[in-house]
Amino acid sequence: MAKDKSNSPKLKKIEDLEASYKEMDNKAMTTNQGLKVNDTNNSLKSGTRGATLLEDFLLREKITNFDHERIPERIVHARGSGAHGYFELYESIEEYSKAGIFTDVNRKTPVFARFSTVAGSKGSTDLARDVRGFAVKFYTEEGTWDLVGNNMPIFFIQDAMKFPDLIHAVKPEPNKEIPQAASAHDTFYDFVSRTTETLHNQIWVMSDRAIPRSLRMMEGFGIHTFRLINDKGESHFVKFHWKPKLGVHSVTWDEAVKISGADSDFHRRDLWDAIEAGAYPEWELGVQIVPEEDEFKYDFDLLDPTKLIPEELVPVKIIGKMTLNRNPENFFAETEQVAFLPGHIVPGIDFTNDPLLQGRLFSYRDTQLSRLGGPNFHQIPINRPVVDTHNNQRDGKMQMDIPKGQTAYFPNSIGGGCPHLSKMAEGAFHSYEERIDANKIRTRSESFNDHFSQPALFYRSLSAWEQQHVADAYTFELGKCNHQDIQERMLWVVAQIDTDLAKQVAKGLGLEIPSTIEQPINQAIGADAKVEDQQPPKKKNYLDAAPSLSQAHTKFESIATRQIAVLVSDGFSMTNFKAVKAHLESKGAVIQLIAPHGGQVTCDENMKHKVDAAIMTTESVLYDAIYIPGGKKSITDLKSTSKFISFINEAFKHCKAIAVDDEGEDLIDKTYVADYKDDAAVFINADVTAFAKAIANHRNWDRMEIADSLAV
Ligand code: HDE
Repeated sequence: MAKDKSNSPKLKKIEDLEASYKEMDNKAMTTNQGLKVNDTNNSLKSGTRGATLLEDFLLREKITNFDHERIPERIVHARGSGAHGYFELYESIEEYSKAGIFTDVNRKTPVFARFSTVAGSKGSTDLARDVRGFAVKFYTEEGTWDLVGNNMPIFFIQDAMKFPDLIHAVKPEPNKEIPQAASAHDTFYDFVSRTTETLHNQIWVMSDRAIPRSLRMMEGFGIHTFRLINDKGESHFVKFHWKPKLGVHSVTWDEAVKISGADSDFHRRDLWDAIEAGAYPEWELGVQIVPEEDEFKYDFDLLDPTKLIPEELVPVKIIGKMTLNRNPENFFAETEQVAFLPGHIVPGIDFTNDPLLQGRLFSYRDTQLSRLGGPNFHQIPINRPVVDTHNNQRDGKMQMDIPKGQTAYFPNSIGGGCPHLSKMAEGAFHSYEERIDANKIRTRSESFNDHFSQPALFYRSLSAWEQQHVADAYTFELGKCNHQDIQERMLWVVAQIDTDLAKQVAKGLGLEIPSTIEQPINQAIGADAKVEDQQPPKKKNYLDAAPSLSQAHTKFESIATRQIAVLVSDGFSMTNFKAVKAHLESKGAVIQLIAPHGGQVTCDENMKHKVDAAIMTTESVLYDAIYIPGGKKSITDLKSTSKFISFINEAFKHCKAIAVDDEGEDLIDKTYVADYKDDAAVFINADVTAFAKAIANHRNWDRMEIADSLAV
């Protein structure tokens, strides 16, 4: 388990958890009652071959514990990976918020973050095309604050009432429990094509954001508009953003499919390994702040969670940084039992009336009751706050505290009036006093009715390669639907975003885009409503483009933690290898030696080197770039193993950087690369700094068209 190597004082939450750690080293085995055990292999029987005796309490304890090891997995976000860390504030924003975490720059607030896919079960693949959860628990001095967000800035639906429908539609179909961890099926597109508010999140899911290269390379968003409250009681609207220091990068769909087979724990392993290696993942926290008086300034409603505020309209102010520096000790105790609740807030932060957020405030506590078994889940070590808690809530399953005293009510005099109330000046929470004067009404605000402008803005803002990926994704997903009417309805809907996009998808499906659709498609806005009548004129475009939405404008500076496959066999050139390795490692990249066999390889200087993976046990989709040092014998060996050829071809198809030195060129002459030696990310006897720059660029997307024409 990685320890924080920064020598900084231990975080308060880690100290708290240490009280619950159970060491196993040098300990004798006991029962749960502390009885020493001398046989855990055989049950108690009548005779050596006889029936097992009911008396066997050792067997009963071991087996009953085992029988009850599982708890219900999360209904959504079941598959996740978590890590500990801390948050540091760069500068106080006391003008906007009185929260200690936003005003005290001397604090190092402990955090636990959990990243997840949404639709798949606990054991499903990391590389599903899906939204990623991005949940952070801040153990603050004023109580726990949970920012439970996603890696996309908008959500599928506008009202909590639709959530069960959305999730039932995307989950495996209930009659056959197929498909696992995939939106590419009839029920999902049946629902979303009739619920056009989903379109914005849907097109983000068709984009590369849905298949991240690493959990460490994705953004996070609080999605809803929240409030910040300052010490004068004034409110500002706020949207929260997490920006990864490594930039936002993704794999291609072809890779995602193959990674799912080669290593379905790809993201989980990557997060764990990076932390173990001391390459701590970092994200900066940013806020978009909108003054109260600007509430109605925009072409969309701030309370509508299917809309984002383009950064070009309201810049993201970076205020602090989260560093994850410690892996959990135990997956179940920490990552599985952690309970995030959007309702966990602290003074200085408050909710808005976003109808999705309002519903979430109910759901998350409710779900923990069945998932974790009762109302005392806040006492589980990973969930307990770092500040003391005192109230009159009592009893319930698994009460771990022993509350003292004669009273459990308020007001009381027998207990000296304790626990007593706090005043606001002492840090008590006080809900923002928003004036509401309205009829009780079950409807959707008209200001939520524009379902097409922002998906269109998103699509327009993407680079050509990103747009191509969206078209390919829609073609794949709709191609997996069996109902032609659903495919056609989707084509009509996609055409509302962009006609050319819909045409490309229609071509792939072998269908025409229908000019109208018969049924009312948007149940959300009333049984008789036709969504096209409710849309604002087509021209309603906030901006021509919002460059911040495209991954083409992310950071391309670092090669830290990038995995470089070095293809070698006995006799490889040590001189070439040493120079490239030294340079790439000095910039934080990870060198992995791949050879025809496991064990060791010997270089041309007769030194032995540990092989990281035998070629038969690995795949090119697990690496970011390839380097092939020269060495005559080595290259002759590599040429005779066909998997090395397909390994290189595949990396080339996935637009990755490839560098070769000396005889290494003979090897690539047997691959597709032979015809593309002038490619901007192919390096033959070139300066290693150019190779490193190409790795930092993530991919050479200019190669995409060629790559698409190559079979692997
Ligand atoms: Fe969740 N969501 N959600 N969700 N959600 C859960 O809570 C729910 C929504 C998100 O790593 C559940 O503890 C409703 C938006 C994350 O443990 C459940 C609605 C956003 C996680 C639940 C939403 C999210 C969850 C399942 C619509 C982004 C995983 C287990 C009103 C802002 C947290 C659990 C973790 C988990 C309900 C919509 C993010 C059932 C009813 C919007 C990251 O309570």
